[in-house]
Amino acid sequence: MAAPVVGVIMGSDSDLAVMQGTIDVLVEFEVPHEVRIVSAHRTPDVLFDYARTASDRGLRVIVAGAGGAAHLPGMTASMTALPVVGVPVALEHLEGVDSLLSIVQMPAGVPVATVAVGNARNAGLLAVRILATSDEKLRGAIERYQVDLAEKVRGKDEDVRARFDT
Ligand code: RP5
Repeated sequence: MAAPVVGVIMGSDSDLAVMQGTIDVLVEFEVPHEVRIVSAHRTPDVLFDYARTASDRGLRVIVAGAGGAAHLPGMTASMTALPVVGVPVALEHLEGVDSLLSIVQMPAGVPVATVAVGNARNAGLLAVRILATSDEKLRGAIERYQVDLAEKVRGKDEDVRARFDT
């Protein structure tokens, strides 16, 4: 197994069903990654060690998912120079707006790239794109993915036009 270059972290195992979207993309693109439960509030010392050592351990991007008072992505970004992608996870109340605002409203100087509520797949794709800036093979894979995506939409367009006879 190659050393992980993407760290996928989440505040709780209850985030895993959502964060599986990121993991699936990394598997599809054959990107070595690690998956950890790291809580900004419940295990802050683990978060400190994780963020502080991430770059030296070979990680190049961190994807962090959290719900509610979702401080994990921002606190991670404050302790590493690596790019951090935040995934707002929706909890039982407030439909993820709490998580989204917690993650997106970072103070100047500490950026976190934030995807839509629950869109962990996009976080994975963004991580792959970041890696692809210095990896031609991955860039080719992303370009093929985009072609496939466009073909799927063209197919749907054809179906709908046939159905409505336009
Ligand atoms: C957050 O609290 C986690 O990221 C999770 O989304 C939420 C609820 O955690 P559990 O109570 O399910 O462990 O820190």
